[in-house]
Amino acid sequence: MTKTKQNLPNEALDDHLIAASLRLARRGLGRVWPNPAVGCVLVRPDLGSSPFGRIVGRGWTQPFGRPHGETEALLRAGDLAAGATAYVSLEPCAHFGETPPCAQALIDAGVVRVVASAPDPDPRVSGQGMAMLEAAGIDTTMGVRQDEAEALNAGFILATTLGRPLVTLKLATTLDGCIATHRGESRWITGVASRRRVQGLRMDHDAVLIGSGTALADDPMLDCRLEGLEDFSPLRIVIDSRLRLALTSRLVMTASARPTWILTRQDAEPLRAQAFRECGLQVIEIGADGDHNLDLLEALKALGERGITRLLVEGGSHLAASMIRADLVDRLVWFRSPRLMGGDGISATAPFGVDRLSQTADFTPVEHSLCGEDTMEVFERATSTEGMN
Ligand code: AOF
Ligand code: ZN
Repeated sequence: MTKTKQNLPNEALDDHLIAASLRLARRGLGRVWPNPAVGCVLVRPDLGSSPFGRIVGRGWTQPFGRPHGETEALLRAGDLAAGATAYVSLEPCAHFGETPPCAQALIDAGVVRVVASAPDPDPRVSGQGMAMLEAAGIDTTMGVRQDEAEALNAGFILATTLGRPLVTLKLATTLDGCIATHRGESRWITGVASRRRVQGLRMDHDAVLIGSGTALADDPMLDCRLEGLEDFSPLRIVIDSRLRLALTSRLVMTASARPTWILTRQDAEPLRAQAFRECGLQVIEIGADGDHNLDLLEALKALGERGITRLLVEGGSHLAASMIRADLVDRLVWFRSPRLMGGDGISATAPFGVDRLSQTADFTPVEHSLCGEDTMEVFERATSTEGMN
């Protein structure tokens, strides 16, 4: 297709500019929940000397989800938005929130073409954003780099459709899958580069979840300590059915400054629950399963209801095993240091009752890279969940 400097569809340019909107969207990950992270690029094909014209506004969803990406880009473009093409990583919204719908804002600004990457599954939008634009005579294109946009907002999509967040399980082990010596020594199995990567992972998740055993053993802060990014630390959540967490732990002592939640059983000791509340923690009561453990799916749904879209599970071996056993792990990020501990070490996951090969939890490798001397491998749940149910 040849390009003229008008608002005509051009597949290569659409692809290039949607890629730019996706890069902007990524900036919001971990900071915009319960909203999706959306990027928007406004382009005037009739201005400037580049093949696509001039970018007159860029924007992305702001912390806590508002303003939306389109509002930000329109603000920057001002009057130059009239006659522009808007490239958005998600269908513009169609509902009234704190501000009027983004679809209406694009119409009012005089945008003449909208290219969107993926539809918005929120029932208040779900096709109505595109319909609103079309009814106003705006030329629309949907589906450019849709897989990428859906992967980027997998957390929002899962939270909207299944009511639970995307679950990423992070493990840091020896080459043979151990997280500690049999005496419990675990600092540090992986190197500095991997540990910095983990801080980056925390940054683009809404919340970090650990089990009470890990909280008691490590007394962690679960924050992001990368220089200049401290404010991007996620919400901290401990799953603690018997409320064993120490009131003197660092998580509890810092709870009034950094949001911290505890997931516990409905029959948890009320006075102890009250003590945690007084320290600033939110105590969320969850039903138990047949084995008197917290029902993990119910726990995840409770987080989904409260707006969490991306959850990073960081330990320990019992929580990891229970999550895998319940088939609730969507992504695995596995850091492996080049050392062996042998059968004396503690395995990354507690037993999950596998007798036959057909019962293993299977994942598909999607990425691997070196991280200092360690390797980082990323896996996604294999589509077939046969075996673990
Ligand atoms: C957009 N651009 O940048 C985002 C959108 O609570 P509200 O009013 O902010 O609306 C939240 C919904 O808006 C959310 O569920 C999703 O459908 C959409 N998010 N839409 O056009 C954005 N973040
Ligand atoms: Zn909007």
